[in-house]
Parts: sequence; C-alpha cells; structure tokens
Amino acid sequence: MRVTRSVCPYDCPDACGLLVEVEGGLAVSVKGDPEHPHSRGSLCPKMTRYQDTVHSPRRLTVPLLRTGPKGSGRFEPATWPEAIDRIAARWRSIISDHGAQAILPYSYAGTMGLVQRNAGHPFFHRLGASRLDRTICTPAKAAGLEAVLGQTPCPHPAELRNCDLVVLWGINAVATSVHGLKDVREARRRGGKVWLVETYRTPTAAEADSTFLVRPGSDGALALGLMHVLERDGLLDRAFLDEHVLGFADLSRDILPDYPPERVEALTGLPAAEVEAMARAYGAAKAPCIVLGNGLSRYGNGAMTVRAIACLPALVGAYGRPGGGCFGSTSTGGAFALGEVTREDLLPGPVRTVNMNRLGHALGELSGPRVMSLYVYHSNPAVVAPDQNAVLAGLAREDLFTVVHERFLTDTARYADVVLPATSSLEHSDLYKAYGSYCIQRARPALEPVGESRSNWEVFGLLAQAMGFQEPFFRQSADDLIDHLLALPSPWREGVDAAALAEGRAVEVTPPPGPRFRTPSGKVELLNPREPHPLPRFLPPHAQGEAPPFSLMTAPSLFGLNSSFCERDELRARRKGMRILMAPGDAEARGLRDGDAVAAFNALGEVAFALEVSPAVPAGVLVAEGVWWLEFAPGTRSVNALTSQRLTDRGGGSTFYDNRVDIRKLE
Ligand SMILES: Nc1nc2c(c(=O)[nH]1)N[C@H]1C(S)=C(S)[C@@H](COP(=O)(O)OP(=O)(O)OC[C@H]3O[C@@H](n4cnc5c(=O)[nH]c(N)nc54)[C@H](O)[C@@H]3O)O[C@H]1N2
Ligand SMILES: Nc1nc2c(c(=O)[nH]1)N[C@H]1C(S)=C(S)[C@@H](COP(=O)(O)OP(=O)(O)OC[C@H]3O[C@@H](n4cnc5c(=O)[nH]c(N)nc54)[C@H](O)[C@@H]3O)O[C@H]1N2
Ligand code: SF4
Ligand SMILES: [Mo]
Repeated sequence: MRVTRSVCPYDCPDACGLLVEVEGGLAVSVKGDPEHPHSRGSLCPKMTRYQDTVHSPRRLTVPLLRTGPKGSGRFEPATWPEAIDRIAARWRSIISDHGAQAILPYSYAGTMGLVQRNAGHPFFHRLGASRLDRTICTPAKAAGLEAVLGQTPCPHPAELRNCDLVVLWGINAVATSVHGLKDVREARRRGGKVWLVETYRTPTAAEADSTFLVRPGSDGALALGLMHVLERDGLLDRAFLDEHVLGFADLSRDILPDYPPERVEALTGLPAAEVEAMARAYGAAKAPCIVLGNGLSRYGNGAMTVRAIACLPALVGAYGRPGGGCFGSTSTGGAFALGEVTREDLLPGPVRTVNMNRLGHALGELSGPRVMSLYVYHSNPAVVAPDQNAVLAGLAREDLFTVVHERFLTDTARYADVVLPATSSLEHSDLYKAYGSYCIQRARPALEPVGESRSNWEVFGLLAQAMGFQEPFFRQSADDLIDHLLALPSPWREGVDAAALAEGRAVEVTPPPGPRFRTPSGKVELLNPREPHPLPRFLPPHAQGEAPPFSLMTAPSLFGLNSSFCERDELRARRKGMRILMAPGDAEARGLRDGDAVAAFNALGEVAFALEVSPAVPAGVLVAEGVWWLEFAPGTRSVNALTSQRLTDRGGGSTFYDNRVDIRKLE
C-alpha cells in the first residue's frame, strides 16, 4: 500500500489536506492529513469516502457522441481523436460562419486547483471566443467588503479563538465552514459568546448562544440599526474612529438617524428591544468578530448589505483588536502569478463578456453573434445556474453545438453533442490555495486516470493542437506550468518551506507587510466617494413587494456541495430526498402535512418537492437545501427553476436567495 498526500479539490474554504491510500492502482481510503495546518486531520462527511466518488461506477471512462435527442442521455462511445476532430471541425465552421465569439466557454469550480480550474482560459483567449464573467458565487460580497476595506487582508482564522463575541452572519458554518467552526468553538470554550444571524434555524444554530432570525435580504438594515444605537448610546471607540476611519461624521449625520430600532424592526422583523440588546452587547465586547457568509450577498442589494455589515466593526474599534473585526474570506491571490495561467495577452483584441448567471439569456436571446457552441467544463449549469427553464431551453437548441467535459453524466452532459471524460483530482497534478485559510499546497497524481479520462489541462492541449495553435505554452504539462509558477517569486511566499511545498505538504503564506488598512485613504472607508452611493444605506432586495407569499432559501446542504456528490448513494440517503421546509403554522393554514408531495412555483417555473414541516423555519419562509441532479428529483425540475437571472447591485453576482414563490399540494 502507498500513501500519497493530496488536497480536497472542491469549492470549499478549507482545502483540507488528504492522505490517500492506494492499493492495486485504486484509492482504498482517503483520510485527513494530521499535518495540515488548518484541517489537522479531519474531513467533512462528504470527503471521508472520496474513493467512492473517484471509483464510482458512474464515472465516465470514454468520450461519447450524441445519438438521441438533446437531453435524452443517449450516446455512443468514440475515441479521443474522433471526439477532438469532431469538435475542431465544428468550431472551424462556426468561426468561419459567425466568428469565434459565437463560441462560449462555461466553467466554474468543480475543481479549485489553479492550473486545472483555469486551464481553458489561455485556449479560449487565443481562440478569441466570448469571455465568461464568473460571477455565480461571491462577487457582491467581494464588492461590499472592498468598498469599506479595500485590499486589507483578512485575519488569520486562528485569531477567531481570541474573540469574546463571534457573530456568524448568514453562514451555515456546520455545512460550509467546517474547520473555521472549530476556531469558533474554541472561542466559545474560552468563554466567548456566539451569535447566529440567519433567515431560518440552520444546523449551525446549535453552535450559537443566540440566534437572530431576520427577514431575507434585510441584514443591511440590521447593521445600520445597530450602528444607530451604538452612536446614540455613545458605545463608540472614538480614538479608533478619529485615527483610522473615514466618514463617521457623514454617516452619523446623513444616514444613521434614518435607522432607529423601530424602523429596523419593521424592515427586519427583529423586535426593536432585541436590536437594542444586540447593540449593547456588541458594543460591550472587547474583540467582536463577524464571520460573514455568502448567502446574504445573493440578493439584489447583496453588495450594499455586506458593505453596511463591514462598517459595524469600525464603530467599536474592533478592526484594531487582535481577533476582532470581520472575517470574510482569505484572499491569497497574490501568492502566485495567476496571469501566467490565464494568459490574457493571448486575446486577439476586445471580445464580449457574458455573465454566467445569465446563461439562459445568452443561449436564448443574445445576438451579435448568437452563441452557436458552448464548451462546459467542471460546472453543471443545467442545475446550478439560475432560471433552469431558460437554461434547459437553450441547451435543447438543435443548432447549438455543446461539448461537456465531466466526471459524470450530469444533467448538463446529457444535453451535450460530445462528452469528454474528466479525471478526478486524484488523477492529475495541481496547485491549490484556500479561501478559509492561508494554506497553499501542491498535489501530484495519486492514481492513473480512471478509464480514458483526461484532465482539463490535457484536453486543452489536444484542442490547441487540433486548432493549429503553435505557441509552446500549449505543449507543456500541468507540472511544467506549476514548476514555472513556483519559480516566480512572490512576497506572499517569502519564508515558506519550499522543500515541504515541493514534497506536497501544505504550507502557510503570509500577506506581505503594508499599511494596516489597504484602501486609497489608508482608513476604513465608511464614506467611499467612488461608490454610486458614497455612504451605506438600506436598499430593498429585488423580490421585496412581489406577490407570491414565501421567500425561498436555496441553502447549502450538509451532504452535498452544489450539485457535486449527487453521485454518492449514502450521501443522498442522508439528505432524505429533495425536500422543501415550511413552518408548522404556514403548513397548517394551507392544509399541508409533513411528507406531502408539493409544488413550489412562481412566474419562472414549478418544482416538485416532498414537504417537511419544520419548526426551524419561520413563517413566510421556505427552505430547499442543496442542488439535485434531475435524475433524483421527484419532478422534472430542481430548485433553480425558481431562481432568477437578476443580478446583484454590484459585481454582477447571482441572486439565488432573492425570490418569492407560492406552494400547492400535488395530487
Ligand atoms: N456542505 C456544503 N459545503 C459547501 C457548499 C455546499 O453547497 N454544501 N457550497 C460551497 C460553496 S460554492 C460556497 S460559495 C461556500 C459558501 O456557501 P454558501 O452556499 O454561500 O453558504 P453560506 O456562506 O453558509 O451562506 C448560506 C446561508 O445564508 C443564509 N441566508 C440566506 N439569505 C440570508 C439573509 O438574507 N440573511 C442572513 N442573515 N442569512 C441568509 C442561508 O439561510 C444559509 O444558511 O460553501 C462551500 N461549501
Ligand atoms: N439553488 C442554488 N444554486 C446554486 C447554489 C446554491 O447554494 N443554491 N450555489 C451556487 C454557487 S455558490 C456556486 S459556486 C455554483 C457552483 O456551480 P458548479 O461550479 O457548477 O459546481 P458543481 O455543481 O459542484 O459542479 C461541478 C462539476 O464539475 C465536475 N468536475 C469536478 N472536477 C472536475 C475536473 O477536474 N474537470 C472537469 N472537467 N470536471 C470536473 C464535477 O463532476 C461536477 O459535476 O452553484 C451555484 N448554484
Ligand atoms: S471540509 Fe471542505 S475542503 Fe474539507 S474535505 Fe470537506 S469539502 Fe473538502
Ligand atoms: Mo460558491
């Protein structure tokens, strides 16, 4: 038996270290690496049997060519040369008839490794294809934080242990931040208090001393209301405000008077007395830290909500205290010269950019030129993208030539003209950085590729050759490129143990020294004249005032990661089917019972679920956790048939949570 170090490749803040035991060419067990500085040997329930994903009988092993109608999943096997020739021939003809911008790549985060994740960029840039704005996840959160903090580095997660008040704000940490939660637990063990601010009582509520449920999309008003009380009651750190904060006088004169606790109650649903009590406790804490999730940023007002929340620690000087402030995500972008992977310099000239949240629109209405070919890799837009009906209608277009490079025959792959089998992370090389810690790690293959599967990097090498690209760049291996990236110095990697990194161990990088607050003014910017609204305020979410009676929370599942892990029988079993959660009072009022077959619907679509009546959910809210493959859905659609292509206020982000639906019993 051989043990190889690896990294969890999924879109999760932790990038846990793995120890993979290989016997007879197969991964027989996957354990946590006890030497990993952040995950320290533990894994979440999804990854403890990763070998069952890697060696799943559902793995694609050969290229496939479509034989049945789009979406039917009927294919015949082909060789790699046949599949690549088919793609290259069709692209040549599309380029000559419509231009290269009629080709659209679509990828997101099936793997987070820097080389495999970005492998298509140089190829599609060189081709002159349309560009994809990859904004499905957190651009509004990033924009909101940046408006206040600029490029200020996020604290090290271990600092959370020193907080006397941790505010888990819109984060289901039990599901999405398993290892960050350990530091929160340690803070609590040391006597700190933990709060959860949410729209329903998630499993994370069990980790908190107090849970505050707000109306979806209203957190900005809560943050402004807390600041109103802090100011009114003089619970401010004047010295910090004077020295390190820009615009407090403007905020307190022009904005805060509009957010007394009574108005905040009307906007958020939190009783005014509770807002007052929260402000007093927050103001009394020595080092309060807000751990900010992503859910609350996926609304039409998402960036402004995040911005208002990010202002709060400034008033009490929490940004100046060890452990205090705001933990958004660690951005270690500077650790590697990513431009050497993405190669923007290969672009032939200006090309259009398509927002990935508007794929339905791009495949349906977009012209000049119309999208004639879609190349999907490590993403599953048929189920993860908003407005599923529009996406599926686009994918069903007979004149659209779709290629999908995948590990599994996903819903997207079922619509492909050509399916290419992809390696899992244990079968290819990559370089990883985390967004919940400062670890970086290099991984080499632990196994031979399963079947004839090939990595993203290899496939783009084949396509480059088929399209006649002469640049030597396309002929190097993934390891060549990783070696190149590691050979380029970065101030972030100064002092790291290069030998340990080369060996495949995780090492920690450090933000390069610089001013404390990396904004243009060098201060925390409550006032930001570069923003359309120079001061934070409450903006209503898109769905506010829309007619259907329920807000739908499209929340993460503990036992899945977006649509990944649907291949695993035992994880699906733990999710207990595709359910929708409803408050007992709402169910009673509508004559609905636990276990009923129901349909949630709005103007965009209708989705069948099994109803779970749950006291965790407040009145007026419905919760559908996780994204399901249609194969396992009770009807013909999954949750994103109910979500819209509307974008966030800043950053062009997704608004998965910003929708209203109605519900009825299915006969
Ligand atoms: N197990 C598991 N892990 C995951 C994922 C998964 O699907 N499952 N997804 C991965 C990905 S892609 C990402 S981006 C990350 C983060 O994944 P995200 O899906 O962004 O999850 P969170 O950051 O935990 O934020 C979600 C929480 O926000 C809450 N929320 C929604 N609207 C509001 C609101 O208006 N106010 C407040 N206060 N709360 C609100 C939801 O109820 C939910 O509990 O996790 C990653 N890890
Ligand atoms: N309703 C609802 N919708 C959501 C969300 C939600 O919480 N609720 N979350 C949203 C968020 S935050 C995100 S980030 C997106 C995520 O959307 P995606 O990035 O599309 O995520 P996954 O559904 O995990 O699909 C990734 C696919 O990549 C494949 N894959 C894995 N490794 C490789 C590889 O090396 N090469 C290739 N070619 N394929 C590979 C996997 O088999 C999997 O099918 O979904 C969004 N959609
Ligand atoms: S917690 Fe996240 S990084 Fe760690 S094993 Fe689970 S999915 Fe992977
Ligand atoms: Mo995400």
